Amino acid sequence: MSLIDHFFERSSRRVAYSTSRRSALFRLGSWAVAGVALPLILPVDRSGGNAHAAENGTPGDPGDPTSCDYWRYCSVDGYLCACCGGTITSCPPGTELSEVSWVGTCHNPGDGRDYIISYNDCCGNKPCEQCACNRNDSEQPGYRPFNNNDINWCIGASNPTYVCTIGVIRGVAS
Ligand code: ABN
Repeated sequence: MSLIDHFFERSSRRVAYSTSRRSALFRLGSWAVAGVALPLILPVDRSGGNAHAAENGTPGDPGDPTSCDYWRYCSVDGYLCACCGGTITSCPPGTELSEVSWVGTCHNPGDGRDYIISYNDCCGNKPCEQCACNRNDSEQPGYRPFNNNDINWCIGASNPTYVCTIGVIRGVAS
């Protein structure tokens, strides 16, 4: 058989093989298997965008500042100023910020880091009595008062009546 004959025979066989019904079925089957298997192997987002549906806030600062579950309140014992006409970082109008604060270390689930939070009481005419919150993460006994949340820090204010508590991020805990 000449070289040319040999070449044409091999080319014809290759074409016949790759266009046969069996080969077409094999290829179709491969694609079907790959189509089913690929989503199982690849890291596919199946959340449908609902991963944070139960949370508000931002992805880096998740949660509701009017809820005791909010991460920055991990060492609050009192009423939340965010429910009392103030915000998480500001006293309600007509109240006075305590001069002294206590600190806690809270874990932010939004970025996985621990933060130093300072808490201040707001002082005025009457307790707010909204959003009572008692969490004691990283709280220390009363002989370490600046890590203890059971003290009325309004004692030094012009009006010693406790109204509510705010929490301010001071830095990342190392
Ligand atoms: N620092 C919060 C607080 C205020 C009054 C009484 C107990 C605790």
